[in-house]
Amino acid sequence: MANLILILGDQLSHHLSALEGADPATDRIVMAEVHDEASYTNHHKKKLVLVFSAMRHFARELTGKGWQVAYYRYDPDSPHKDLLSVVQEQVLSLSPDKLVITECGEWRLDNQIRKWFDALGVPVEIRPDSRFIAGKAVFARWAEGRKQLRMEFFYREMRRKTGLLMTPGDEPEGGHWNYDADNRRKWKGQPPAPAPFRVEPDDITREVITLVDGHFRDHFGTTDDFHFAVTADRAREALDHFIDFALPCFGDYQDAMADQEDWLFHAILSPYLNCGLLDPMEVCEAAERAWYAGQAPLNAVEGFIRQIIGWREFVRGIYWLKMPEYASENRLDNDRSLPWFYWSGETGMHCLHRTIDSTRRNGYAHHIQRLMVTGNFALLAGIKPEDICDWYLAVYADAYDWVELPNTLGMVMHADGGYLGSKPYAASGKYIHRMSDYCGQCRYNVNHTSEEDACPFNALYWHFLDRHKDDFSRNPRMVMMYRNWQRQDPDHRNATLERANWLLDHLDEL
Ligand code: FAD
Ligand code: DLZ
Ligand code: SF4
Repeated sequence: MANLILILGDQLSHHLSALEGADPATDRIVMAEVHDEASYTNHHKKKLVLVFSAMRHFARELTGKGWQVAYYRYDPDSPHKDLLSVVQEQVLSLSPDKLVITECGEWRLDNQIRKWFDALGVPVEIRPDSRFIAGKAVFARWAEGRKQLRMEFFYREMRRKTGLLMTPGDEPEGGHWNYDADNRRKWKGQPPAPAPFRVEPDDITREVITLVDGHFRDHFGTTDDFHFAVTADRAREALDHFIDFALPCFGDYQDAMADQEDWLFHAILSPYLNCGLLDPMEVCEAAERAWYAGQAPLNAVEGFIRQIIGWREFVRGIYWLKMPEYASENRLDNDRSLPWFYWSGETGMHCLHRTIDSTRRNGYAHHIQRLMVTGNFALLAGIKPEDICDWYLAVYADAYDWVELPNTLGMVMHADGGYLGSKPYAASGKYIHRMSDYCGQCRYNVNHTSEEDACPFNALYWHFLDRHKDDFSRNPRMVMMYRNWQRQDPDHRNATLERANWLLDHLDEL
């Protein structure tokens, strides 16, 4: 009796369900760096380094624990371009009773794997991914029969299920479920933001950097200054670093943006959570301990835990509930192509330039930059969901379809009709000005709307409202915005729309 166990590049956890009950004496693990997984999108170079290096370190740990591991390193001349071809070779050499795998995170690959039985001639056992708090069936049951799916209500269920920040009487600690209203401060340089956690590349990582620079030259971003953790031990140190130095201010400055600070008080843990080096519950429990020990305030700890057991689980639930049709939703009928500056960073709009520049350098931008700068602009400009989703999937070290797609297509583009928010997150330059210091460095004037030097976000914001009045003017949360628009002098409104039309015709020149 022998089983073959396939572990994917985002399943680097020793307690993976595929390993449960396995026997190191007889079973064999297979892991493979293959062309098709490395190339289904234009992955950021730092993501490729992270995934390949973490895979190699994980395989070494498994071997150290006595497992037999068949590991395939990336080779551009390899006949094995995809995972099926690797698994076929292993099935021929081992003649296993079955292939065991933990369900895959993305619909694209999951759909392929579910058809492997015919090609392999051995059964394929697909086990649930126990690293998530709400299984797919649990989410589907929660969603069934509900008119509206709201993250807040799902989140409360997850709080009850996990017991995180709950009193012994099953009430939320502090008396409220959500402290978001306390989390909207602008950051003016004080308190100083901590330096991000850094790991210097070891021999394995340096070898992978050379490989990525050699074979993935055309991919977005740079490998320069790669400092992510590539093992679970180091990722846990990154978690400790966040808890000690950033969590206390995480809540207050969660929505802030700063010209000279790429990371602010964010966790920078999503690349590790998403490839399996960190477990969501261990991360939340560490934050919860910090609150009980008086090391971090409740608005910070609740806000952080909500992102993980609330938003992260919720977007995964929506993804699996709605795929594959979800990926082609375009309820606002957008048809404009993504401007080239999303790839080059070359634009006079300073907020966009800085966000894209840190994305290129780091494979990272924090949530408000993704939502209110690059995302907001794409929404206001009516970019095709497909184009902007491809961009987000490519440019971040934490990007995987199951989490990127609902955030982009749903939360940012409102292309699904509103599962991720009851109204679009459309905002003018005023919002960016209020939450950042970008506008002071910009060639556009945030206080102007229709003039030649006016901030493009302003006219585009009114144009967005005007062109979608049939979609949103009756939305109770947007009535006020429409009232403000209607109240403006008709000549001013015309000048605004004229400016917006000019901007839409010249996006690549902004
Ligand atoms: P923090 O701000 O410190 O938050 C802590 C943790 O909460 C994160 O590590 C993450 O695991 C989780 N989290 C927070 N917000 C979300 C969210 N909206 N959805 C899911 N998890 C969340 N996150 C990804 O992990 N991968 C993606 O591909 C991705 N694409 C995004 C695309 C867009 C357009 C937007 C608006 C958001 C996207 N996010 C994505 C969510 C969020 O921006 C990132 O999780 C976050 O910026 C990661 O940085 P951090 O670890 O410093 O997060
Ligand atoms: C993201 C990624 C990359 C870049 N390369 C590989 C790879 O070569 N081999 C592999 O097993 N997994 C890789 N991954 C992660 C997979 O693409 C991931 O498992 C799917 O996206 C499903 O979530
Ligand atoms: Fe961005 Fe407008 Fe401010 Fe310039 S003025 S930084 S384009 S919000």
